[in-house]
Amino acid sequence: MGLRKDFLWGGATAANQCEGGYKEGGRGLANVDVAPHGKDRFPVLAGKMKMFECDDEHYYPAHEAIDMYHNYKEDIKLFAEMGFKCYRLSIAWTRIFPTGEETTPNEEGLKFYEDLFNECLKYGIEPLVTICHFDVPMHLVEKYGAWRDRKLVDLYVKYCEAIFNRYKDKVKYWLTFNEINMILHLPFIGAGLYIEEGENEEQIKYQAAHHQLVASALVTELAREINPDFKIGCMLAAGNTYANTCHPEDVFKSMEKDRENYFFIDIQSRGEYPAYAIKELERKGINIVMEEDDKKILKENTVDFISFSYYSSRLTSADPEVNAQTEGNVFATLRNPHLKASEWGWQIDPLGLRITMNSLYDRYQKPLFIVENGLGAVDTPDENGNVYDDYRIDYLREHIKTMIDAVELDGVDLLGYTSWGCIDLVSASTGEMKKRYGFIYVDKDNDGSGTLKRSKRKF
Ligand code: BGP
Repeated sequence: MGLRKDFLWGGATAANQCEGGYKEGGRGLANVDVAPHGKDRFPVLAGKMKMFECDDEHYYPAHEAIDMYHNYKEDIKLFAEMGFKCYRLSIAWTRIFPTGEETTPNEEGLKFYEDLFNECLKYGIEPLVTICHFDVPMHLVEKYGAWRDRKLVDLYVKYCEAIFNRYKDKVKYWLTFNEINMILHLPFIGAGLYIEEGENEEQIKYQAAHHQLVASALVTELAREINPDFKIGCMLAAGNTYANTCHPEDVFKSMEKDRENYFFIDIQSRGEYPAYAIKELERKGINIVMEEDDKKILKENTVDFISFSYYSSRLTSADPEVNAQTEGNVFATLRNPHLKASEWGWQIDPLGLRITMNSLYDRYQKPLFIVENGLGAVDTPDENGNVYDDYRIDYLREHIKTMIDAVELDGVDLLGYTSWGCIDLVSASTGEMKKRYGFIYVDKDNDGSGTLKRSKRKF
């Protein structure tokens, strides 16, 4: 009983939100670099506002982020002091292939991550690598329209081949795409998609999703050839959708909402387009162009484990007028009167984690991995610079309790838990620094000011 002996406790980050050094080491420009802070961020992330290069009027938080590029040794040392067994990070595609189209990888980029992995391994920390955490080379966005073009499949496979070969003795756990369902909600950040006026957005998103799903399956196959010990996971932005009332129509709607997200994992884990999706795509007139072998590729290369982020449950109604309140949220949700919400309106539901874990385990019967969970909150250091974040500690404690219940009382097989933003970093949705998640505080503000000094929060 209890958690696995080799349970992977740790923290998670993503390159674009912590590394900085956006022009260093031969790195190329990526979609994440042109996402500004401020009111234009959301339309850019949603693929509704075209920003293909940086201008002088905006501040772009990914450029420096928390400068982990130069500080990773100090940061990993702090992780080790906390007893981390695992560190989830992502590789920036444009450090390895600056435009995405080079024939050989950029040695400086490869070397950077090699050193970083060595640093982890020195402390017995297992790296868990997200291959693509919201980044696409800008060159590929401009030339091909990013993932809408099948060409991206080959380029992604080439990128994976380079990193699998180079790190085959250092990294065992890989995630092919972070929050693969994000493509439906924020297509520019999820897949580099900018939607031109008059284009059929749904058609483009599902075609691009198909390309990512095929790419994910192809590299799963490749990974097993390169090192049969590799473990490959998919990654879902999870959180079950509750029905607003017990009216069967509300219940049906909540099932449909969950299926929008399960769609991706159904394919990555079960290997085929689910029946409900085939029907729904047909009804919407969406025609996914497939190559002859695609179905076979998807079927034969399913993932080893299911990873997911969990911040909150969601709530929906069958009544469009009731649901209208939810417009503008990344994951549309009604206010649940039984839950409190964070300062950013994310509803806090620890039992929802156990519910989500059970749903995923019942559905896929594969080991799970919680690779993101945490509370984004404003912290105010006291006069000595110390942060006492009992609210965050409570959040984590309550979620970890229900996580253990899911394992001990429900029998869910769980590989590990990495809390999101273990060191303060740039918020993906808002571009802010003040939406903090960390165990380690970083002195940096929304406008980019600050010393970048790291300090420990309350333990
Ligand atoms: C997930 C992303 C992360 C992370 C997290 C918290 O969607 O995978 O990159 O940022 O959410 O969200 P935010 O940074 O918007 O608070």
